[in-house]
Amino acid sequence: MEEIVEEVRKEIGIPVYERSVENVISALLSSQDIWEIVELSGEPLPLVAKILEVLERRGYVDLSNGVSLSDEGLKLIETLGIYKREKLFCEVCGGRGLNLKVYDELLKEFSELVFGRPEPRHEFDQAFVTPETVIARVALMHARGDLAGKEIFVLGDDDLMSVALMLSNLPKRIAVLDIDERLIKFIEKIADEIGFQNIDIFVFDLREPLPDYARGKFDSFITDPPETLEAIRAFVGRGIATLKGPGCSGYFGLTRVESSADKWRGIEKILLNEFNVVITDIIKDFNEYTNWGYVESTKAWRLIPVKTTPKHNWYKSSIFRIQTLENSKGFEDELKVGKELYDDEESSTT
Ligand code: N4P
Repeated sequence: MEEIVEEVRKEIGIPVYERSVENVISALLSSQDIWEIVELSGEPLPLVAKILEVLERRGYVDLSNGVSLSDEGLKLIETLGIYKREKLFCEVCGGRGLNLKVYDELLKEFSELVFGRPEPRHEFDQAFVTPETVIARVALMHARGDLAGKEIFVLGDDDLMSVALMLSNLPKRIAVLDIDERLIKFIEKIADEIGFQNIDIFVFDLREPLPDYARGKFDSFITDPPETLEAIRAFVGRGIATLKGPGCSGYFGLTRVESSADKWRGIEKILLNEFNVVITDIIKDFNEYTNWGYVESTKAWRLIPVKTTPKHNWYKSSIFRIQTLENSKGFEDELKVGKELYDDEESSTT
């Protein structure tokens, strides 16, 4: 085991531990499908690919027909005492811990309204979540007291959260921005159609500081950033800058596919030490993403050892809820980054 970890460590710049290798092996004992193995392992995709490569090189893994263990591999897991990863999430709430039955009507309306929405665009790392996820987010925000009568800011909206928020009729006011004009036009059209007045919709690049009229005016924000530290500042940090003061909240998604436990700690440090906010909730696999059309031109595709397109929604993220305190402060500087906003060592789907 130590030798395997050493070999992986030499060939990749992502933190790797014995447990990382164990996680990948446990996952492949549960599934032969490469995308599900990434999902179940909870390790960054480039690391999963590297671990599988090293295991194959050493004769433990067979990649000729999906992903499976060789006889050598089966002996190895016996010596090491590695067991398969169980899939035990609740089938009623999908592991979200919310009763969504009361939102059946909203879900139906939303799904119909967003028919014909713009396709995900690679250059902006777009990949929208399922309609069920959108409605679950509305339910979560409402359950935490963050929607009814509140002013909500949506930073980046390929998920069309603003549409569900309008339909819910709960917020007092909504503001929504996106870098992509197609989305802004689409949201404007729907706002017109349903006659929702209290919404500001505008094109904006979050590398720029927010204008005055957006700062310090909102009760809650929601965003779903790319997962570089710079993007956390650009999306979550600017989200916090839109809030009125203590007791406000923010929501965003964070994966393990593109962020190791070590990066999570880096992000949590930014939240606690730079922004001075508290993390009140983390719900695993809350956000489920619809497979995007550009998978075959991503780093993930180049790296995975078995080239099959995903057959199920394998890409999930945890939802974070943060809350502001007396001395919380967001991010207000200009960010001088280009494509590095989207990419780091651990990312792979951009
Ligand atoms: C998703 C961005 N749905 C944008 C909003 N990426 C997920 C990051 C989660 N924090 C999707 C990656 C697909 N290329």
